[in-house]
Amino acid sequence: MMCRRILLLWNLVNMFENPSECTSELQHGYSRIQYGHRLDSRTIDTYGGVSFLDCVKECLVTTRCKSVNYFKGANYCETNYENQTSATNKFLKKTGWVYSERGDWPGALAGPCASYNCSLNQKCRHNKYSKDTLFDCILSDCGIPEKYGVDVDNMQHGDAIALNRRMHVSCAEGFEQSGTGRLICRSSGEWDYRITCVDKVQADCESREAYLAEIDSAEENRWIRSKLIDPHLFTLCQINDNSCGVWVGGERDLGGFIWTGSGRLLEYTNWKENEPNDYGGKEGCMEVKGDGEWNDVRCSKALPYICEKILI
Ligand code: MAN
Ligand code: CA
Repeated sequence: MMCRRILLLWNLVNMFENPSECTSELQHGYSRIQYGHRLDSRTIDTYGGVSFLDCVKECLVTTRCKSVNYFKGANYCETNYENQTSATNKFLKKTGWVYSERGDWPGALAGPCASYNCSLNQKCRHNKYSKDTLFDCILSDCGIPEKYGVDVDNMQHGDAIALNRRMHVSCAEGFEQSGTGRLICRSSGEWDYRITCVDKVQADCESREAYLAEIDSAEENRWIRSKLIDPHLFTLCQINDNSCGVWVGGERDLGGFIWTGSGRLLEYTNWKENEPNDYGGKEGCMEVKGDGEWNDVRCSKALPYICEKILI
């Protein structure tokens, strides 16, 4: 009893001393919780039997985490690698759920982990076994799968990218799928892909014992333009504006471009001004425009294509 009275008194003194501190930082996060909402299928990991505050803390110690969903009825927590702004179309009304963003909470809630700079696929954890460091960065997840032709937009309920979890994917438009379409996140932090996505355009060239055209000189580029693009582009595309081009065999690889058929680095290039710009971070393939200049573009675009064959 004595103790409580002293505490109350201290609080009162504190309030009078500095009125602006009456609304603590914690209140801020609580006041911005969105009730009856969740961010769908962008899950890093899930946790049962935890409090809402523990859920927020888990997000704060996980580098990739941007927001959480919490289901009070089951004390169930989901950490997300996107938020309402970065995945607007995944933000849905869901009774019983609450949604909260990482940025609404003070980093100090993460305790000593607040001062740890773990890398993107890591989280900060209390280290039980070492006397030197009480806290450590440990692997958290396998990241967002980035394999050529794999579309990660159709995650299902129960899917997550954390270690030992799995997710469902499909092949992007223009790719033919084989395999179950499941990815398993190994404890090593690497995805185990149970899916193969074959580029239909490449496959068609291969079925003709050919490969997507590789352009090695200005002369070859001119020839392709005058013999193959100029006479046919309008008929093939139905339009003759900047949106139309023709596939050739250039493909992004470790930041640069290679010719896929032979695996060679490009020597001659004829990029348009300011290209390749990897627009939206999603342009892994190469087209030749009607004027003969090159642009990097999304591989899922439906375009006519040029196969090349060595005739002996
Ligand atoms: C479109 C796409 C891009 C290209 C820009 C250039 O967005 O074709 O690949 O870089 O236009 O403005
Ligand atoms: Ca481009």
